[in-house]
Amino acid sequence: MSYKYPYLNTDMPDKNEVLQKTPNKATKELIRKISGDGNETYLDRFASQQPQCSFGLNGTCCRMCQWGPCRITEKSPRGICGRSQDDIVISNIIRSLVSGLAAHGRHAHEIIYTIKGIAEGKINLKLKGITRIYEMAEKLELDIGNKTENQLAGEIADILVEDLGRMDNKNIRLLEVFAPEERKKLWGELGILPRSAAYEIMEALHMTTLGSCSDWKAIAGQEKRSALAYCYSTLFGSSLATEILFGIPEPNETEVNYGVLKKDHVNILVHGHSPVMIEKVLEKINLPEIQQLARDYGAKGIVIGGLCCTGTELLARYGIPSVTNILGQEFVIGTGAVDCVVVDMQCVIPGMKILADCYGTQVITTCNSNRIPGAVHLPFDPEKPETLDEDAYTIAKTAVEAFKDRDRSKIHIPDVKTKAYGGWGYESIVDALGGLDNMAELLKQGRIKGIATVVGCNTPKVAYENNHVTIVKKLLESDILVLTTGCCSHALLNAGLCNRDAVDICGGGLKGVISEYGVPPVLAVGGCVDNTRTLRLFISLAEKLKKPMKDMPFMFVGPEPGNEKTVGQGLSFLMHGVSNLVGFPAPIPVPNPIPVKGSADGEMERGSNNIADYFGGNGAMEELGAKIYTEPVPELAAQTIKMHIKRKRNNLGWK
Ligand code: BF8
Repeated sequence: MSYKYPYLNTDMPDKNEVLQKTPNKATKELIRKISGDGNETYLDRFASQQPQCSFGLNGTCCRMCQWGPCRITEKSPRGICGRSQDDIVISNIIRSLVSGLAAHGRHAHEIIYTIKGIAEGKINLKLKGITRIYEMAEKLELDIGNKTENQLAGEIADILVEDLGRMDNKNIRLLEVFAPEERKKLWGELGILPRSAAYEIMEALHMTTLGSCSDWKAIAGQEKRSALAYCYSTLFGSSLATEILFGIPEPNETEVNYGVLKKDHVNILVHGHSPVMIEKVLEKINLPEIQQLARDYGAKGIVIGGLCCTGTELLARYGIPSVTNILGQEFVIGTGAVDCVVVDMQCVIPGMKILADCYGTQVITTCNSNRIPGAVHLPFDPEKPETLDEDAYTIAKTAVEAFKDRDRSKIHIPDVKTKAYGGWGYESIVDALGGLDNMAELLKQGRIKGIATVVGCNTPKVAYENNHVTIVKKLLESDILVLTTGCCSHALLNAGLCNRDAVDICGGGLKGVISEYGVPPVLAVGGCVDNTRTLRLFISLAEKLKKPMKDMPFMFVGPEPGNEKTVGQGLSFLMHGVSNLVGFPAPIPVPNPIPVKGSADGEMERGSNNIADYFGGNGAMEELGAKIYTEPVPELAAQTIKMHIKRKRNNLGWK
């Protein structure tokens, strides 16, 4: 039985429904195994949280001072201070957005300071993204002269640091050099050009604290400004800096899914978002002495598997097999085959460590922001890198040593492996599809009807991975090319959709494109910050076709929203005129329908509120040329996306 929430106009799934609908056979096996072992996962904790608080779900609980919490009801339509529902709802959303901005900002900080450390000769790593260094140097109009690549990278890093923390009234440099002219003009007219990540976080929190701004439209303005800071300072900043650091990804073939783990090998998972320490750890794991150590303990070798965005980063650059995403991190521990998980930052849930203790798995944390009680802690700090090599060696050795001590009585590795063709980036997509002119022509002719970027987290509020996979299959049938990042990409990789063999489920137009150009129908372009690559592609195609972004047959799709970081992902695209479809209602009172007052349970009528009307109605559409659709039923969501793309094509006069 699922959990009924009539006022949200949707239900949430229980464990049985997840077991029935989740698409990966390996997931079903592991959910049953973990329950059979007497251990709990997020599914059990989600059940024990039911019913979830309606005020929290609707965003109508205000906890922004210590007079509250205040809840908006018919009897009390304002908080104690006089705050309105609209003010509270938009303030809650902007606070989520800037938490996500802070997370990506911290990620960007680590990567950018690593570049600075290398440029200054303090960090023993070599910059691999030479092409990106010269491209950025040119775009940022640096004096290249006889400077070395490291010197140029250091100068670029200084600009990226300014974009993270500038306090004076100047624009984010990456926005100036990468955003479309038409949008820069619009954002300027709307007065929402951002200064930096840090300034916009400060201003968002300032505006929403007790006795500050009570004009929801002004807070919505700051929301848009913060979304632009999120996009250009922290998404572009992190993604481009990572390419400078570790190189631009190249497409590669590999195998993914839970079945990549091996019973007779040391199994090490790498988890998080910022793969600097792990780069060094991989170097140490490949040392003959560490490989020999594994054999000395009776292992036949060492398997590395990727989780979350560190997983997708390593898949993209080295073809290291990815295993699963944020809500699969407990399932993979439940295989009983994982010797060690090395984590850096973000999306590492405490439940993973609780289960790791049940199965004797060692956890090693490598970032001071992500401490976990009971884990071995060997942090990387780019400003104090002296012990990096030594710590990486200790991590590699500790991970291998875990093999000899671990309880091996509860191992079950589902025999499910999937072929995948990942590692796509902006340049490789354009090259593989014959260049921008050719891509534009494929779109115009309708061989590719549109492009959807289907991305983001998982949520317990929809059946795990079902929305991701069902929506994408329907889009492929309708000749819509799909790009993917983050946790969604794990679902699609494991479902075999990032693989040329998936050609059979595509419509005739897309089938022809795949056969002719040899690309898979779903292109995995990396971690969440690598939505930068997709946005660059959308911008370039619109420019090539001399059309504003808002007119293009593009869509952002976030079927299973979860982390606060996800708020800014959708808004980044919305700001560029690309409409969103999200798979579960945001914490905004659902405008349509609402329960009829005094009627029997289940009777509904149409409702309305300013925030929902702004994002999902005409407000954002009139201002930005895009809006947010919400649809938790995946078949209906796919229908909405197809209709949106069809409408865009009709307006362009394209068949
Ligand atoms: O940045 S998709 S749960 S892993 S936040 Fe986290 Fe969401 Fe996964 Fe990567 Ni993105």
